[in-house]
Amino acid sequence: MWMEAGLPAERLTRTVAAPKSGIVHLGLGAFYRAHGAIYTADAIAKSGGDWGIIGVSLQSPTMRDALTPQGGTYMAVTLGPEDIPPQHIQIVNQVLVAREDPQAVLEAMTDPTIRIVSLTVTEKGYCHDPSTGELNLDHPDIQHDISQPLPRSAPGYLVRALQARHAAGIAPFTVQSCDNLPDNGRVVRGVVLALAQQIDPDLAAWITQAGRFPSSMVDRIVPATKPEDLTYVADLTGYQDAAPVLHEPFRQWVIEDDFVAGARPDWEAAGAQMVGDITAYEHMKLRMLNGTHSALAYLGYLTGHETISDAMADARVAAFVEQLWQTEIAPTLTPPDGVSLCQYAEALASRYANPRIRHLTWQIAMDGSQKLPQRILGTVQDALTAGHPCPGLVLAVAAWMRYVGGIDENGHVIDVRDPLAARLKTLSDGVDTPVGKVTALLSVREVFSAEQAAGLSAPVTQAYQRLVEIGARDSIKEVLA
Ligand code: CS2
Repeated sequence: MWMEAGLPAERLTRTVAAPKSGIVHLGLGAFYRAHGAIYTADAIAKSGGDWGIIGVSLQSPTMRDALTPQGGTYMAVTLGPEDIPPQHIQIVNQVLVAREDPQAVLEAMTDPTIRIVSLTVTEKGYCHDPSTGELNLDHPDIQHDISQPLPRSAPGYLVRALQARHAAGIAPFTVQSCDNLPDNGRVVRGVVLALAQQIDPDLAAWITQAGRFPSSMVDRIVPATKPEDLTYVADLTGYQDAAPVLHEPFRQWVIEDDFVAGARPDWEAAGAQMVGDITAYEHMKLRMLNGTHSALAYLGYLTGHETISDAMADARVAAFVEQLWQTEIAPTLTPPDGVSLCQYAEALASRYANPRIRHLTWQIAMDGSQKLPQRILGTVQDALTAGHPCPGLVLAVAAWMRYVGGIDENGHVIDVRDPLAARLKTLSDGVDTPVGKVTALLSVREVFSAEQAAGLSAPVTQAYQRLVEIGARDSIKEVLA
């Protein structure tokens, strides 16, 4: 994945001493390195504090192998209309690979100097049922983690490390989810408590009383780093960096201010918003941004658009997204105080159109079974309950069903990445008619509640039928007409 050969210039190295660690972060992907890590670096630069980061990759050694020779540092490059100098981010002190050395990860998380464990492990990393938000006790990794002291799952690491802290008389760390889940603090608290209950009810009682799980709304568009980006960054900076991040100028972080002993970096100094209740922000972002991102991913992919900015350059698709914001999504929301949903949508349209950000529709299409409930299905349910039709979002659900069927409109195989991919394909292949396929896919209870399935059956079947008959491009036109 990382292209090292042929690059000019010297390897990037650390130029300032590593700050003392205060955070362990699970899931050290491009998003966190371009968002939470930069907020934290900026907060320390302004207000100080021992908040260096120990990054953990749960599975793959790729990030550790790329960052370790660079002392954990990397370049962050802003891609926008203006040229902003790249930033050398030096906040990550060490990268651990959980699968290789679970004990080292537990030891790091048990160290009393670590006061926050944050997570970007993606939706599926919580091992929960996306439609209910509850821990899936049948998940193989959870089954493993209930009986084994060295865990495999993110909830397993949190519970076993909290167990070790409890046994040693050390206060719990704050658990801070930074994933795109509604009320992500409540979700992570729920899975941690459910797992702890299986392992030791006294531990669960201690976590209930002493643990803190602030929710947060995170936002920055950060496509996965591509091989060609490495050459671009080497030319731009004069340094060979095996793991740069390339991101849009915009960033937002709204955090519920509820930390164990109030211990956290001064993120406000870096522009984060500390609030009492983030629900309105979270709903707005998940439905307006991530909902249309997913709609654009499936419909854009089927209409042959490789990236979000390509799709937005197609006037028909842009008008479709505008209609989703104005007539289908915004009416289901109560905006946060002082925020105009109209202006929020305008800003999103220009962020999506940013031609320097090459965010693949295929990348966003990943893990749809884990994303659809909070991004699209809740909106559809609210709209239908209020008696408002939402043909655009219904078409997006049908497009997801076409996508997970695994064959595009030109008969080519789609590389579908989803934890339920095999099951979804078998369900789709098991019947020939649109009504049969839609009925089969609506029966997946991890995604659709029984109530949602009943409400969606007729409209999604109709939309699916049109996708088969006239294709995605003309189906979009029909919804616009
Ligand atoms: C995207 C998000 O990949 C996806 O599913 O919708 O990563 C999106 O770019 C971020 O949430 C923006 O804050």
